[in-house]
Amino acid sequence: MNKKITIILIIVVVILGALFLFKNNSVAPTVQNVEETPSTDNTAPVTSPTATIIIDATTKSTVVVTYTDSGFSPQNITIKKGDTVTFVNKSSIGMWVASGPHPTHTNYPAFDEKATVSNGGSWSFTFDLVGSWGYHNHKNSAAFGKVIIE
Ligand SMILES: [Cu+2]
Repeated sequence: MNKKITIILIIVVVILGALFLFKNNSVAPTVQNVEETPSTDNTAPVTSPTATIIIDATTKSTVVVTYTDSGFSPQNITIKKGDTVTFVNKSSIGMWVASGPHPTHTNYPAFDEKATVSNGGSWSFTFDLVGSWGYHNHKNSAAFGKVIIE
């Protein structure tokens, strides 16, 4: 009888020990906070978000954004690097799509139509920089939207 209880106790201890070890092994590594000292060099050039170069075999797609007198629709879109957005003007005014900030468009200089198209016109741009790119109609900067490139 005592032998039986001893064996059961040993089994329970072994199981508890195994569970304890398993639990400890599965704990995720702790993330260490690295303190960064801010750069005191004010002459350093402002860098735009770095582009991640990924060779992507998936098919590139084109998304259509319509510009009406109510603004851009859909206002915010998320696409993949290499995808194209076609902006179609269905408004009563001119459309000149450009990245922020107005009027210099320096956030993503290539993302700038540099011309105006009237109703019925369109402009297509292929995004090759990963990031979140706010844009506006340069002819009516109150109309804006955002293209997020993953
Ligand atoms: Cu502008």
